[in-house]
Amino acid sequence: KPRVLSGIQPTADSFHLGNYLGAVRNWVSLQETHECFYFIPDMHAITVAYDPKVLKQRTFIATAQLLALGVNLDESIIFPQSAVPEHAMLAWILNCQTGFGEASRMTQFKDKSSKQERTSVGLFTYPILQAADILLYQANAVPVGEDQRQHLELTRDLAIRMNNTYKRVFTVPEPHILKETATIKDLGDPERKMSKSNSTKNGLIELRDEPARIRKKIRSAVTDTGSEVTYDPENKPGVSNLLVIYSALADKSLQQLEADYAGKGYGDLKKDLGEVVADFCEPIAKSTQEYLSDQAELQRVLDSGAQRAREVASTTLARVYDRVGFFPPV
Ligand code: AQP
Repeated sequence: KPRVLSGIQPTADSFHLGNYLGAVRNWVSLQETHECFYFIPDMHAITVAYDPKVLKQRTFIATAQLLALGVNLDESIIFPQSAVPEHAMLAWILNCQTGFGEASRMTQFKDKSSKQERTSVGLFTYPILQAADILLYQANAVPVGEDQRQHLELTRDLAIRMNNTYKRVFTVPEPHILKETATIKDLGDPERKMSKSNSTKNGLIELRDEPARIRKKIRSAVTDTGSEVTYDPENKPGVSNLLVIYSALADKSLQQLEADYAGKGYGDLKKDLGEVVADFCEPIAKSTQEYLSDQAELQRVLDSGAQRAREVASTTLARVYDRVGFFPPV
């Protein structure tokens, strides 16, 4: 089976709708056809200011949420990045293969560093650690949202460069980005992506939000001038974003939704979508809570995931160490 790798950061107490529709939904569907490695990048999470007291807890929450959303441990593994030291070891080698100018072109760094009081070197080299995450597992496909496309390009460039210099050591991975849900927009400002760290007041829907709060946020979503419910991302970014969310969660095409809402207004769309999203989130939140109530079991899930991950990661790293001219770890 081809292999998939992806990660989601433990930087909040819940995933948001963008994380789910852009990435995790695909993690679940790819399980049928791929061998899947899913991990919680806690090492990436410390590239910005964070609270060490909640980091582990958030890793448990992320694990519980992945299980609640349908990551199936018969097909997939879940592990914390920090439990597999090969990530940092390969990242060092890739750091030495990356041009400073090349790394400086990453737009996410420019975005995020402009919002930090203090910018760490770790935030700058973040995409290189991400390349190590992917290449260690010889992943064929990486399901992510559109915001990760540039980082995936860097990963591919590094894999090709390493393969040319050291003979074939890495599989060159392909991004797996679904067009329609590639970027879910902030409900209060459809010009920007829905984001944990940079959202408008009611613009972010977390999967663990209370149903009443979800309905309220959707009711207050910014819509556009005009009154017809049509999918037109350029001229109607607000309504189009709502339609994309609706279409993905209710499994109805955009055309079908346009037909359903012909002659109705934005208010009707928001009211119905509020129900759809709340109905989707409520059982997931409940199931997440159940998984969280047994932390020992979550720890076992992460331990066994990390063990399997290390088998693969250490095999790749041993080959790379040898080709690079390093001594093997004792
Ligand atoms: N708005 C989005 N639409 C579609 N996909 C998205 N992703 C994030 N936001 C959207 C995808 O979610 C996955 C996990 O992302 P991450 O762990 O890197 O989280 P993140 O980038 O920290 O999430 P945010 O909310 O974007 O946080 P900020 O902006 O605070 O850093 C990735 O596959 C990502 O593409």
